[in-house]
Amino acid sequence: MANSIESPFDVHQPDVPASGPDVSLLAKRAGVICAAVTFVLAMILDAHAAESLDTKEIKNSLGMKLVYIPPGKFTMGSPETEPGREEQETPHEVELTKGFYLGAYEVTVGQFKQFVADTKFQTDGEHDGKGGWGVNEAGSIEVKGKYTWKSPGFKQSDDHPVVLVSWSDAKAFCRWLSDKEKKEYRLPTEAQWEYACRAGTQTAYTFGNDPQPLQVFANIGDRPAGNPKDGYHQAAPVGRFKPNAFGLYDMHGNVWEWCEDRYVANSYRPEKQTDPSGPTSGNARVQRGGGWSSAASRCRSAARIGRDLVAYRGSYQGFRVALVQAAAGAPRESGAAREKRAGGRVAYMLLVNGAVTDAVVKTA
Ligand SMILES: [Ca+2]
Repeated sequence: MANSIESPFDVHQPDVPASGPDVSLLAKRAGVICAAVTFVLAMILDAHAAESLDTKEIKNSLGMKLVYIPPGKFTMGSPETEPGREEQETPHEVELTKGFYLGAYEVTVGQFKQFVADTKFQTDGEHDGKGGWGVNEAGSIEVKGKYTWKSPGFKQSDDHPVVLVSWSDAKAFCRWLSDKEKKEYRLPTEAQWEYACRAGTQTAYTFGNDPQPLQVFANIGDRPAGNPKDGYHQAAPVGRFKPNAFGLYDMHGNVWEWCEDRYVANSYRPEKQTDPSGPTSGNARVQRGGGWSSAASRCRSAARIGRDLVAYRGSYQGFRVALVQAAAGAPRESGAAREKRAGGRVAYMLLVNGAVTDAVVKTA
């Protein structure tokens, strides 16, 4: 099972289920959290002085909670001493000059249902009939047409993260929400995602370097089968585990999360970057955070993977949204106009989803 889970469309490498004994490290964890909270509070205070943003948390029209992530600097990637790291995680300084809001939780089935009810949207997996990677009755992961966001092969409530959505499906959701609220929703850039996950830490995980507390912070791959250490064999409802210092849930594990950026292996450079947005060409898009079938090392803050933006649909993969702050007085660009300017992905969406997407993407 392990080697077939994610390999066919995976431009990087498949997941390997996690293993290892349970160890309680409550004291160590508490120390790390206290330090992180102190650091983050200081960053937030600084950010407020600079940006005069006075809201740390908002609820949007879907009832989705988003938390404010202040601007700041961090080291993206991982040190060579980090266990489980990959060579592509070349550490480099990154400065994010603008604050943004990020979903406290992964986008849920209930929220995606509202999108579909409003637009009759069909996901790529529904449209081409090929579905994606779901879970069969024996608990193994296989690719079949019957596995879609409505039927991943395991029971899901409205509070579960929506899964089996391609990058283009996630972008369509963002466009719909942007047009609905007259605001700019998008996927976080890879740098924004890692910065938000770290929440002021530079350790392998947001709670430290030891992967054992993952069962408190995350729903990850389980071994042996039938005895999940975190209580979930597959996706868990969002928000069932402890949040990080920014108040973000499930950044490690549960489902891989799409980022805005294209993915090219070994594309990191050691020089400092400001507001990076990734490579300018390539079909794969970045996924971060690991999922319910992932080994702990794949759930590290710096771990990254690339998957095809349309063809890859997995029941261990979803997304969360970012809300970008528009400059005061600036006219808002529609999602469709922005996509056209960025390279004509709207036409591509129309090709993939026909008239259905046409109803979603209103040309400016
Ligand atoms: Ca699990």
